[in-house]
Amino acid sequence: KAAFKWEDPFNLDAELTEDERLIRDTARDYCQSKLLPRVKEAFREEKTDPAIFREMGELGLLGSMIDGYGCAGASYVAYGLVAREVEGVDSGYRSMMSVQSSLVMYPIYAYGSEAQRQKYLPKLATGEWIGCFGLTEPDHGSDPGGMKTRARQVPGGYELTGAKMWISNSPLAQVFVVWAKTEDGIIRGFILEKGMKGLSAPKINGKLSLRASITGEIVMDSVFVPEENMLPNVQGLKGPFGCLNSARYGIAWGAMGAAEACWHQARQYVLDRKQFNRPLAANQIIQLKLANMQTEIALGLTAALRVGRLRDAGQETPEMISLIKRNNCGKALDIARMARDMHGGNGIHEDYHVMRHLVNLETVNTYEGTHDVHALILGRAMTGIQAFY
Ligand code: TGC
Ligand code: FAD
Repeated sequence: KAAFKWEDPFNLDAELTEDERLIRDTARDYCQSKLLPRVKEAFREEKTDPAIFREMGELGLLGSMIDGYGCAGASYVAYGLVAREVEGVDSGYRSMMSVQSSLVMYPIYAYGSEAQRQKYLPKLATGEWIGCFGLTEPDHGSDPGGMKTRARQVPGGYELTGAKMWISNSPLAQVFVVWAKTEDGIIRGFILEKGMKGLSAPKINGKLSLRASITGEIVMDSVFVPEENMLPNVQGLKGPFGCLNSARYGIAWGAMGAAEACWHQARQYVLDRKQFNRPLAANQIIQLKLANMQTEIALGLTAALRVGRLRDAGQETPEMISLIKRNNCGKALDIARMARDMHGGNGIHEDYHVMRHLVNLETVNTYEGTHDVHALILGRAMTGIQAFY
């Protein structure tokens, strides 16, 4: 008779290949031994350690789903498993990894020329170079199609002018994948490099969420970008959205990693903590909360695995990804809040981690398409009616 494993109710482990388990275990060892010990200080002091990119690169965790160019060529399921482990420590660390992998390496691989792939991917894979992705602008977040950044054709290339806002990794980046409209109003992708004249990436200070992951602006004041730095193989919004499909998929796994960390932490806490002469875990209300957490996480991971298998087979759709990104982020946020509550006063202290996960997940629920924007994507697919405007 099969045994019920409380921490893996549907025996998801049995659905993974040997390679996927190996990659997950490598990521887990690294996250628990190298990331967890530094996360409290990083979050408190708002410090992003660039060495983390090189450490991840050494383990093959950057652009792991890309084949060749120094990348691991692993499955999308393996990529999701890594995101889950990394976000189990901190959503900010997962953000650093997923921007590099899905939003910088993926577009260069999928839309770039062979010369661009050869030039950028190996150094991004090792973490020697750090990348960022500029789509959002101060006045255009959920509606990136309204972007104001312009690429004006000049002899030998383009001149980019505009500003991008809320850009993960930008103050540390050597490589900037930026989306801009050409004079005919078509969205194109460009690879900018640190040091180009007129390019700057000031840090955004004062974030109360995702403090271990640096966020900045990208300011472009007539930046000359040579012709060979334009991504030749895509145009229109489907360029950036193609990258977002990969990143949103990873976030669906990652958010469940943060939720699991909160659930495990809460379970242990209510077993250890006594009130009224018995463990908190002996109360029905507490067990109900644990059961709700377990249920949502088991369902969320099962859905992420299903979409991952479909993506590996080339059969996923953006709507499936919207469904799991929205569901898993929203549920993770609820679970983190519940875990914080179950810790009582201790729940607000950094030593217990749950409050950090909670405030991080506010960002995760917002970026890469807000919870409500993904509802509208699903609503449009169900009804055929566009409800954005
Ligand atoms: P819409 O008319 O829906 O589409 C325009 C064109 O794009 C195509 N398309 C997609 N292609 C591939 N994958 C997808 N998911 C796609 N979604 C749309 C579509 O087929 C169409 O192509 P064509 O050839 O017919 O022109 O465009 P819309 O302007 O009405 O879009 C509405 C909406 C809400 C769906 C969209 O704008 C949206 O998703 N907004 C959310 C914005 C967003 O997610 N921003 C993310 C910024 S990056 C980020 O947050 C990184 S944080 C990372 C981290 O730190 O981890
Ligand atoms: P808005 O679009 O102004 O939305 C505000 C509210 O209005 C939300 O609740 C939204 O759901 C709602 N809303 C909007 N439109 C509608 C509608 N039609 N109907 C109903 N409700 C609506 N972007 C990048 O390009 N690259 C990055 O690396 C990146 N990293 C980020 C890191 C952090 C820490 C954060 C906070 C953001 C990051 N973003 C990045 C930006 C992120 O993608 C946007 O914040 C997000 O897409 C939402 O856009 P907005 O902030 O402009 O909110």
